[in-house]
Amino acid sequence: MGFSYDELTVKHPCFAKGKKGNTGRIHLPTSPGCNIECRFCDRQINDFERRPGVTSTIITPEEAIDIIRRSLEMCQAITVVGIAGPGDTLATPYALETFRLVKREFPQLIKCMSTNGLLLPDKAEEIIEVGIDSLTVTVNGVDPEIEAKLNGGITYHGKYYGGVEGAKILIANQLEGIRRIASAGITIKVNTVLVPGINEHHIGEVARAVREAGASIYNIIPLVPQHELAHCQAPTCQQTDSARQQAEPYIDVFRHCQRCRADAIGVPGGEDFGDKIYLKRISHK
Ligand code: CLF
Ligand code: SF4
Repeated sequence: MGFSYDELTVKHPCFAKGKKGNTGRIHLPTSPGCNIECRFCDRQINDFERRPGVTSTIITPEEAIDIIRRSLEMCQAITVVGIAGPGDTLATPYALETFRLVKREFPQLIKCMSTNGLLLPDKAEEIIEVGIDSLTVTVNGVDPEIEAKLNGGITYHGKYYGGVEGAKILIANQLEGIRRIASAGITIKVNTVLVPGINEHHIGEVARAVREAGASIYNIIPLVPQHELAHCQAPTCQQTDSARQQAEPYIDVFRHCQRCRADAIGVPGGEDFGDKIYLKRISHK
């Protein structure tokens, strides 16, 4: 059995309740593809943007092992190996393959996976068997009409479903996936991208639904306005606070999200060693 929620609140920087933690994470950018169409998503390969969906490179599961070894030498605070893209971790097999290697080579590290949840019911058994310790599912709405404003469509079992039809499948799979994984004793965090004018008054409902399904902690990520939602406003601090207040009656709230790149390394909010590790790798090519 992996780590309990109580242990993760101390050992995992993104499950810290209350004050900011001082532990670190290595992000391994192994997962380029995606199976849904978030309207705010702009995946990029570059060295300068600091936000989710951006990485300086894509690595293979085998390359990940050497990167972890070098990262641990540079930053002793690291307790977590996370995979958060730049696409979805279940749309391609590489994240789970990487975690199998991590489990063998670095059994002391917490294995953290982030997903949009579309394939969670399909992959639940494999996730449990691989021994993921903490799972993040991004749930931006539990009302299909609202979700369809945030996500253009999904490709599921080889077929495309647009708009509300796709949103219904996505939401059902996210909640079913959370139930299955939580009932196996794996701790779950839910992320919601907060988009003023679309889901800002819907946060309480999302928090209640994911708590009922078995999630332990909730994180609100303020929108970075881009792609099809470039015309939207980024939430103000007040809007973000009010969203957290909507969630708090239902679930613990995480307040220290740094909107990390998919190749970030170090303590979130501190020095990013990803620059050294991943750029060095490129310059050696
Ligand atoms: Fe990475 Fe995400 Fe795991 Fe953390 S990040 S996969 S849960 S180890 Fe953390 Fe970064 Fe916020 Fe993510 S601060 S963007 S919540
Ligand atoms: Fe982009 Fe992630 Fe949404 Fe896929 S799930 S479209 S990678 S934000």
